[in-house]
Amino acid sequence: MAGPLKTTSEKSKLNISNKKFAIVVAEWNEEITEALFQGAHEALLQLGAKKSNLIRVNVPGSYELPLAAQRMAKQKDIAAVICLGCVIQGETPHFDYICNSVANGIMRVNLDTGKPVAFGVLTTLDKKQALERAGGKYGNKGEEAAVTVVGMLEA
Ligand code: RBF
Repeated sequence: MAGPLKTTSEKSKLNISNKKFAIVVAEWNEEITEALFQGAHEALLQLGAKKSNLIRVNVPGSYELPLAAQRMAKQKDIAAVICLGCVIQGETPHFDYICNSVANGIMRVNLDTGKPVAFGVLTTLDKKQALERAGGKYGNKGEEAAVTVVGMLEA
């Protein structure tokens, strides 16, 4: 299946034991975003991060992820940020506005701060598709987001 080239089971060349990571988690669709958080947290530990260096920040919804990510990425001691959210399509165009804003906002934080900021945001048609990507048959996109930022620290 397509995904980041490295997995948590592959040894990373980089020692990340002294690197600090921020994990920003949206509370909307909490059941899904908690599973994404568990995936990201576990992956960082497996890649060699110290638990005390993993800083969790909660925000109300995915729309708030870019601002919280920016605040964290601006802190000198933070090496990378992982944004986790889940936007499920409703009956109004809100879905498109939220998804576009979040994707653009997170990219902006990447480029403005020069630090890796992962887009671990599910944008799905329904809850079933979200569950499949939060520890279900398509893996855990939180875990992939964590592997991705570590990959970018090495790139
Ligand atoms: N936030 C999410 O993270 N996922 C969603 O599926 C989601 N759906 C929303 C649908 C509507 C109609 C509105 C108004 C907000 C929704 N939000 C969702 C919350 C959004 O990310 C943000 O927290 C609020 O718009 C306040 O800025």
